[in-house]
Amino acid sequence: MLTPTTHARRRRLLAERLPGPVLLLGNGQRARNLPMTKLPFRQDSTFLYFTGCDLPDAAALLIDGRCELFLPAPADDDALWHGHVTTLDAIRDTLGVDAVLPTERLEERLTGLRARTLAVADEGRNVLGSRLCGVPLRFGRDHGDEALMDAVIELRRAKGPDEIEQMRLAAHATHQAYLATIGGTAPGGHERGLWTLFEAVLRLHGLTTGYDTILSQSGEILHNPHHSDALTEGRMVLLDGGGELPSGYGVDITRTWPVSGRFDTRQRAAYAAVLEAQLASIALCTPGRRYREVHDRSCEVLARFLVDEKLIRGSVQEALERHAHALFFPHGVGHLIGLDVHDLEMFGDRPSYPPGVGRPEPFGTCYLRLDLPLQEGWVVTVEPGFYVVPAILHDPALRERFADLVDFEAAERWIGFGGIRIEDDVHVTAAGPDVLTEAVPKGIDELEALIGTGPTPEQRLSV
Ligand SMILES: [Mn+2]
Repeated sequence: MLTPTTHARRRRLLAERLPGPVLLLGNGQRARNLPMTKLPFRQDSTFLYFTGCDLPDAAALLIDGRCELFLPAPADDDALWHGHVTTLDAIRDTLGVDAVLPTERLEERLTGLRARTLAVADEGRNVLGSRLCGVPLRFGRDHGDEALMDAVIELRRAKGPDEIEQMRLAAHATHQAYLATIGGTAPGGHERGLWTLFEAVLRLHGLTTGYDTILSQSGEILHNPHHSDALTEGRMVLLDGGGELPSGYGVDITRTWPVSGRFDTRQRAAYAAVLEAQLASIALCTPGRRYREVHDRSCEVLARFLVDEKLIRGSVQEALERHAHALFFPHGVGHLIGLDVHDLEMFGDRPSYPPGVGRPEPFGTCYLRLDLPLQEGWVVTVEPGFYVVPAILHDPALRERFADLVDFEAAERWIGFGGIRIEDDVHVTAAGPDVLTEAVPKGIDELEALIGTGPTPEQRLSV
């Protein structure tokens, strides 16, 4: 369980790595269209990590081993409109910080301190932090103090047992949501119904989602935001969704299954190849193993499948050397995960590539989000896929470049196939890969036995 002791320990570890005062900014509450209607609030992950405080417009000053929290004081009429009002002193006791002060005190407290700070997603807060600390702050661009950023990266990247426990809880609720969604799949239903059911089960468990749920029969559109099609015999549903706990920890899971309840011959062959690729890559998630090898292992298995299916004419070796497999697997095999679904990615490639090393150039690998030797305690996703993407297969430049290696006429017969992705979250341990999300079914027989066995969303959600 995460307790005030957990956050105090993290602050101590930060102080040991880094001398001097630190200002941590929380995100602000932003209006949706009127002052009274709000956008969903999500606290900054680093702020959550060191304080456990999920209140909007908070700031924390870490100085000499103390943690002072700054919060907007409750308005006089808060009790009338929002119910019970928690006093600043009560918040101090709950969070186990040394003091909670009204926001108005922040500026005077920081005067002359030269505190280190980091940018957050909320640019309004960056303007404040920039003024108080005298450094440029812009989300995704000007990250703030580099030594602080590196210390945060080092601490947050390696997950402790209490964090793994949180991720297992998120995995458990997401497992229930998957069972309902796969069980509720039947021709005549609708993508929107399945999406609603998935999100509803997560909310019943007290979770939200860590990112926009992808649920589509057009799985070849990698981050497809639509759920607008009726469920159709012969197509496959791709669901990429993960629950997030109030603590901020979440999971990222993908499964693909046939609407009809049976994979057809071609779907079965492609699914088996993606699953084989995923299992082979997961097996490599051990301490010291470079993540690039985890990616390459999936590429090898998929390249062999493409040669077997005569989509690629040359040898597996040649396909890999020229990255021809990336026409059908055009993304990286995964990323770090934790408090953020792409953990720490607000700091760019710094958490996931060696210093001075940029993303590799070739088509496909430029989307590889991580290329470091794995360390004990890290959690990474492993998510190979196979996609038939018209935008790629009809691209004149790619057709010319791969004219001798890829059978584009054969590929044309696959148009309409969609996409398959299988994704799990893997905890790297000395004892071997620990798959936090393995309960969610992914074997062909298991999936086929489950599809259509539950009430459809329309039956389940009707009142
Ligand atoms: Mn992912």
